[in-house]
Amino acid sequence: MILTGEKEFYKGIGPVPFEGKESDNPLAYKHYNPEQRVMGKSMREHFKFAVAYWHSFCGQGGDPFGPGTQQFPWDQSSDPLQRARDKADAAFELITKLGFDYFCFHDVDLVDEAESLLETEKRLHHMTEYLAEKKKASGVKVLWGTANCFSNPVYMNGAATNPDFKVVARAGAQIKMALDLTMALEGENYVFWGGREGYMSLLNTDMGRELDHMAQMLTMARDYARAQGFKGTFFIEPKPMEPMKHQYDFDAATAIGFLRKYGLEKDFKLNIEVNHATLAQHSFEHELTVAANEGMLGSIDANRGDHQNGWDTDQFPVNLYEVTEAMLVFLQSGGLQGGGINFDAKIRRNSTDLEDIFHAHIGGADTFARALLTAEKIITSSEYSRLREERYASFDSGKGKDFEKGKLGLKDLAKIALEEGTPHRISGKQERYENLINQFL
Ligand code: XUL
Ligand code: CO
Repeated sequence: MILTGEKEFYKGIGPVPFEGKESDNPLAYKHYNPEQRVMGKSMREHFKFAVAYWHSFCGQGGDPFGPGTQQFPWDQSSDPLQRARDKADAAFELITKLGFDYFCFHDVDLVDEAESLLETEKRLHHMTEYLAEKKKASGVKVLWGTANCFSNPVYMNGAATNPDFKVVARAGAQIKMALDLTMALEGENYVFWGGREGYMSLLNTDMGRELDHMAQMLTMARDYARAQGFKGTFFIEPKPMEPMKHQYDFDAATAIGFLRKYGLEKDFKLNIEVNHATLAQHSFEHELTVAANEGMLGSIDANRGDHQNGWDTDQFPVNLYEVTEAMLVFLQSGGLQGGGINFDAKIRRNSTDLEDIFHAHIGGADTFARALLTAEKIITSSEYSRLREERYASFDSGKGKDFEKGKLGLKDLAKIALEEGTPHRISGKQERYENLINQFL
């Protein structure tokens, strides 16, 4: 059901239908068919697609060389609350026209931050009521909420990891506020992305102490939310750098080690973002695999980087090969634990028509859908699974099995090696595996 406010912002665009791959309609899905079942679940259930409030309704396309280029019709009123309500109307219109079920937000995406925290909280209370009504009327849900503890200049030296306790307390107040807001809107999860939690120079930084402080904040946030009855999952969103030179949640492996060290691994999982993976010199599927191996693949921030640029370009996903490799991990690990696919992506600065945001999300959803279908075929009707199993078959019986079970010592290995002589070369067959993706696309 489409939900518009008093004004319709995306005029001339109706609900986006699924028309199949022969369709020439740029405002139709070619591959994302929400009710189509893939390995026991509908696409809608697999993906739980979400629109990111910040990129689609707040970010106006400014970059270090020039101001924003977007002229959002919901951003016109001089009254911050009216502007926020108009923005919410635009958000629900876009989400319902796309046929998505979810959105994600930072506290101050919903309404402009005021001079004081108290005034910001008042504004957020107002918006909570407004959004709760729109949620009820449309059935749209909150995939996750978060606190923006990185834009306000007060956080220039960090939020939870700030060397000044007063700033740490301020971050705590803001996180409490964002948790309250997320719970009031029945958010299914809560995200921590540590944008300023890291350092610019180690010369002035006590890294060990800052990490302890960060863990302390996460522990307090977990305890507070659980005491209020929050049942959802907390996600850490790793990113190696940008804005800081080095961020503490560098990548999935680092974040998992951190969560384990501080005893947070039962309440926290990971939100893996494509462009953060590539910034950390990993592939998207690498980060998904690391998280999935630990049972911590919670959610995905979908986007893509630019192969020639080093930074976080947050473009919408279009790379079928990359996303198919990711969907192989996704399907084989049983999908996401509580989260969904949030398009943490923005249209380009010179994409200034209101319909561009539709093309962007349609392209992203179709990319994931086509990749999911391809991965399904590779898993269910190709030699892929058998080839991988056979590659490790020497551990399924005999001494290999004993090794896996911990029944052998190093002396046993030495004896076996002497008896067996030089092992034969066994090809890794990488090219044969790679061709499967093209074969089934
Ligand atoms: C920044 C980023 C954030 C988080 C939420 O790179 O990905 O938008 O997703 O704070
Ligand atoms: Co993100």
